[in-house]
Formats: sequence, C-alpha cells, structure tokens
Amino acid sequence: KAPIARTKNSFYITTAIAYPNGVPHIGHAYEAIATDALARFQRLDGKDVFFLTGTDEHGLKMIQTAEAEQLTPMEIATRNAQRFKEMDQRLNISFDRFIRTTEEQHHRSSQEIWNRMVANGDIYLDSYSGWYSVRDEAYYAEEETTLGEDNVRRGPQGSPVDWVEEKSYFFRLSAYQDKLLRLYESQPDFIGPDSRKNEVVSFVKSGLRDLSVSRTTFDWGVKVPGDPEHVMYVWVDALTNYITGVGFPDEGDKDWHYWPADVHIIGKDIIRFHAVYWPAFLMSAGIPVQKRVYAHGFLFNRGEKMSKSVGNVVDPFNLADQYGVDQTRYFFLREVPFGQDGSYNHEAIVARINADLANDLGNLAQRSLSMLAKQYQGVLPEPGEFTDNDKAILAQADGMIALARSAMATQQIHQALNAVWAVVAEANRYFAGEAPWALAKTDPKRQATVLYVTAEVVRQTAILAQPAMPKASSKLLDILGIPDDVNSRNFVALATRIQPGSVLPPPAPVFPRYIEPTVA
Ligand code: ME8
Repeated sequence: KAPIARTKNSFYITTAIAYPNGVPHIGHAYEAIATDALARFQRLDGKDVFFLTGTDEHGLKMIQTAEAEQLTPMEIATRNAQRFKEMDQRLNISFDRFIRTTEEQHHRSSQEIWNRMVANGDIYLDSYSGWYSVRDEAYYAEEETTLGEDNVRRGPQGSPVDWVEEKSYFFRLSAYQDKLLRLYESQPDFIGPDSRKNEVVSFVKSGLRDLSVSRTTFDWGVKVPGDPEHVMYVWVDALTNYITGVGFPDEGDKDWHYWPADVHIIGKDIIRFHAVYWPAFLMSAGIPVQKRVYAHGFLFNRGEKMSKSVGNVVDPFNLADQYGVDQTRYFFLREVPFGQDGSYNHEAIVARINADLANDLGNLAQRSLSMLAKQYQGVLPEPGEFTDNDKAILAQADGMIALARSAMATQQIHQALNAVWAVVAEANRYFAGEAPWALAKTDPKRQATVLYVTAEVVRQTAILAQPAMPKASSKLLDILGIPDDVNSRNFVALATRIQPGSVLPPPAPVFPRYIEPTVA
C-alpha cells in the first residue's frame, strides 16, 4: 500500500537580504516587521515555519563604500551585518537563520547553481557593453535610461548609470520568455499584489535579452567555477541565498525540505529580480521555483523620500526607543496597507498608540480586569445564560480567525488587524451598553456574565494580536491568567472558551498612552 501523502505542514518565508553598505533604515525595519508578523501568524496556526533573513555582501556598492571609508568590503559587511542582527533583536524578529552571502557554504551553493545552468546550456561567454547602475546593482537597456538636465544619465529608479564594457558570461534569459509567461499563467498567485504582476508580465512580454552574469573588473564576489578571472554578478549570488538558507547545495540537509519557499517578501523596487531572473535561474538549474513573491511598498517620512541629504533618514532603533517596539510594529502594520506605499510621521504614530492601543484595547482590558480584581478577587466567575448581545459579540470574536487567515494567506496584514480591531470596537460598545459597573448591586449574575464575555473577547483579541505585538499580547494573556504554553496561546486555543475559575494576576496596564516629553 502506498503511504498516505502527508499535507505539507511547513512554511518557508524570507525577507530580501539587505546591502550592508550602511546601517539599517526604516525600510529594512518595515520589511523585517511585516515578514515577522507573517511568520509568527503561521507558527501560531500550527505550521512548521522557517524564516530566513540576512545580508547581501558582494557587489560594487560594497566596494565603493569600502573605498570611501578606507576599509575592506569584508570589514564594512561584518560591521553592518552585526547592526542588522541587532535591529532584528531589538524589533523582536523571530528569524530562524541570518545568512551572510560571504559564508563559505553560500559560495559553494552559488557555484553549484551556476554549474547546473552551464550544464543546461544556458551560460555563454561574450562581452557586455551597456549601462549599469551601482546603486541598483542593475543593468539597464539604453531606452530605460534618461539623460537629465544635469547631463547625468539615470535608470528607471532615478539612480545614475555608468557605461560598462567588459568580457562577461551571459545567461540565456531570452530562452525563458515563454516559460516565464506560462509560469505566471499557470500559477496565478506567483506574483502579488496584482499591480506588480501586471508590471512583470508586460516587461517579460516586451522581450527578454540575455543577462550579463559576471564581472571581470573587480574580484569581490563569488568566483565563477573554472574561470577565476570572473566573479558572478551580485544578483546571481544574492538570489541564491534563498536556497543556501535551507541547506543547498546539500540536498540531504535537514532543512532542504522547506524548499520551494512559500513566499519571498521584498520591496517593489526589486520585483524584476525575484519574479523574472530568479525563477529563470531555478528552471535552468532544474530546481523547483518558489511559490510566490510579494512586493510591499515604500515608506516615506512625511511623504518625502528618505535621503541623507534631506536629513530625514529615521533610525529604527530610535523609533523603538521613542514609541516602544510593539507600538512601532503595530503602527506600520495597521497604518500601511501591505503592498502599497505608506507615509509616516510622529502625529500619526501617536494617534494610533493612543486611540487603538491605549483607548480601545487597553482600556477595555483594564476596566474589565480591574472590576474582576476588585469584585471577584481576581477569580473569573462562571457566566450565566448568554443573552443575544453576548452571543453576538462572541460570534464576532469567533469569526476573527477565518478573516485573519484569509487575509494573511495573501499578505493582507492590515486587513487581518482591521478584523481584530473591528471586534475591539464592537466589544467597547458592548461593554458600554451592558454597563457592568452598574450591575454589582442590581444583578450580580448578569455582571459576572458580562465580565466573563469581555474577558473571553479580550483573550481572543490578544491571541490574534500576537503576530503584530508579541510582547504586549503575551503580557495581556498573562493578566488574563492564560497559561504560558503553546496550546493555550496558539490558534488552537481559539476553539475553546476561557476557563471560569481561573485566577487572574493583578491587572497591570499594557498599553500606556504616549505622552509628549516635556522640554526642560
Ligand atoms: O535591494 N521602504 O537591498 P537593499 C520600504 N540587496 N522598503 C524599502 C525601502 C523603503 N524606503 N528602501 C529599501 C537590496 N527597502 C538587495 C536585495 S534580495 C536577494 C537582495 C527594501 O538593502 C527593498 O525594497 O537596498 C528591499 O526589499 C530591502 O529593503 C533591502 O533593500
């Protein structure tokens, strides 16, 4: 008898790997936070999750930064990779592996995928002449560039391009045009959101040229097997990090079963690399292609593009210090529809902290739990018969998980949070309407029921808020007396009600209001 096929219970998710030519900025933090929320959601939903992040350490950008700082590229990479790891720790990013592309295993991995592309007849030697942007680490066709009034030629994303002429290996990308178009058709979820998918499909339909995949004018990179004069084009090795991270080239590695990745989370500026080049490389090498690429938007400070010269580059460590880690995470995830650009400023962050967190969720928890502490000595009472109002709010709470699951399956993180905060708003109306504080003398049994129902709704909300706000949610579950074990706090726990008789520790405020610091 054939063994029963087990449904795949694993979930492999990645961020882009950042260039460590500088310290992390808010765009990096945003991507890490969003990917972390998606990873935590699947973990809480019972999946075996592997979450990869890291740094992309080769390429000309690193060389130029190193020259400017009079250090080696490796020194710069090591120094800044450390800072990226610190940011992840500070922001409570639950990655399983932090990969650096200078690792020995990654060099072997990149050489193996290269050898397989050679074996498939897709790599040939020629010479490249054309435009290259160091900032984007990208080759651009002449018609993609424009000559500015300042006489500087720029690529489609506004970065200056240089003329390059050198011997180079090429990847036969042109041979993959139809295969890629078939991929987009047969896997309609391959690229999200739809706006990005349309952009990629029309780029591929417009015709693909072969891609220059090696450089000879510098040697900081992965050596081309059999021709050490060449190092690989940085994007060839950068993309390969996603398979190195789960064990490649050792396909017997304990983590290799995670491949193909369920989703690569990236910014919209690098969709072409992930949705065109990467699947083409994988097809050429005979490796299954990833299941999905999802591109988020860009963040702008007060609507302006971040730049060092404007002086509006916001340090993620400062945001965490000023507003709190969970507050910062919540703000970006709730405020910016994931997939669209977003703007942020102090007033908007404070408004979310004070309205959504301190007033709506915080007060509801605080008021109901302090009544339980005072009038029930912190023991959750047995509820009486549920009224229609009780049943309605419980039903709405019970409905959150289905809404959140379907939103998170397509990376609509903000929608999952909207569903949760819709219940918080309704629970506040319920609480105000039932006025349990007035029931102590007139109808104590009814008061007990209202407080029980409120505690249950707060519990469900706290469970579902964990992906966005891991620490604060866990504190909230603590003061609800929920045991700190996986099955009491993951989504399985949503199927049963909070236990009457459980003992609640003294309530402590979880979401303080943001108060402007007074200037001395
Ligand atoms: O592109 N808002 O690295 P990177 C939101 N090494 N996201 C932003 C952003 C902003 N203002 N600025 C950048 C690279 N990002 C390559 C990736 S992957 C195999 C190699 C996002 O440090 C950007 O879109 O320039 C990308 O997803 C990530 O930050 C790293 O950008």
